[in-house]
Amino acid sequence: MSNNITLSREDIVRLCERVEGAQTRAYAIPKLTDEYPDMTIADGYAVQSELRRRFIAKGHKLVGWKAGLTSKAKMQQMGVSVPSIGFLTDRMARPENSAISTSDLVHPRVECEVAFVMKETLQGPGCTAADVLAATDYVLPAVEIIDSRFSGFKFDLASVIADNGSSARFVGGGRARYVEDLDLRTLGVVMEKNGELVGMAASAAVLGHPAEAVAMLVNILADLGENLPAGSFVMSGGITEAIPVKPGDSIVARFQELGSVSMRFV
Ligand code: 0L1
Ligand code: MG
Repeated sequence: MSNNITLSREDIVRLCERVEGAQTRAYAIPKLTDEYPDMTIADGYAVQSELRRRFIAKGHKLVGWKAGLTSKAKMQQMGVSVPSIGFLTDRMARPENSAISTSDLVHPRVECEVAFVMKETLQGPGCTAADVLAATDYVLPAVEIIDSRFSGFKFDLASVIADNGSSARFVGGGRARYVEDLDLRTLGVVMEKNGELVGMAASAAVLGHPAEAVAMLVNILADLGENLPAGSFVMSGGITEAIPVKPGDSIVARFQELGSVSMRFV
């Protein structure tokens, strides 16, 4: 990683408790850099790793990872310049077509993403998109429900990484396909909210090819001393802009070649 951990162990634990409280009780907090303006990206990952350790100790199961902030549109929308990663647990998964509660979320937004399911373990550094495609079992369409816990969705990269990349919920569905049967750069994606078109893009919006985002994720995991195990579910990053949702909204994400994923919010 390009920078070092500067926070003490006590500060990492304190910030982790702050983020954990905001996530589990669904309230907004100021971005962490208001108190620690010199916080680095490595500090953000140190807080995120502590959060992962605590969730796993409480019985949550790690099911995979997500790449975030992987499109230029998304980086501009959020005012950051490099992508990030976050972990996914079984508690975040929601079934396709289900009613998703918003009472336990702060300010949810939805994104269309291509999800990868891995058949082989990947280890960085030096992981490439070709390595990712060779290690992929299949891909499927997915919607990520992100929920920044920071007031007004205002944050910087170190804070958002500490908040596990705004991970909250995810829904996989549609039609699973083998990567060799698709051109993953050119998949068209349309997002509808309450029957109206609210987003439209092609999968190349994600670092030119979604597998590039997964390779980046594997290389960041290597910096954290981790690999991407076989069987992992990996969200490769928002293709469309993140769209806010509230109770009563219904969402349909339509993916060329991969079918659609639907859910409603209550
Ligand atoms: O999945 C994402 O791209 C979200 C990354 C964090 C930024 C946000 O909350 O919008
Ligand atoms: Mg996302």
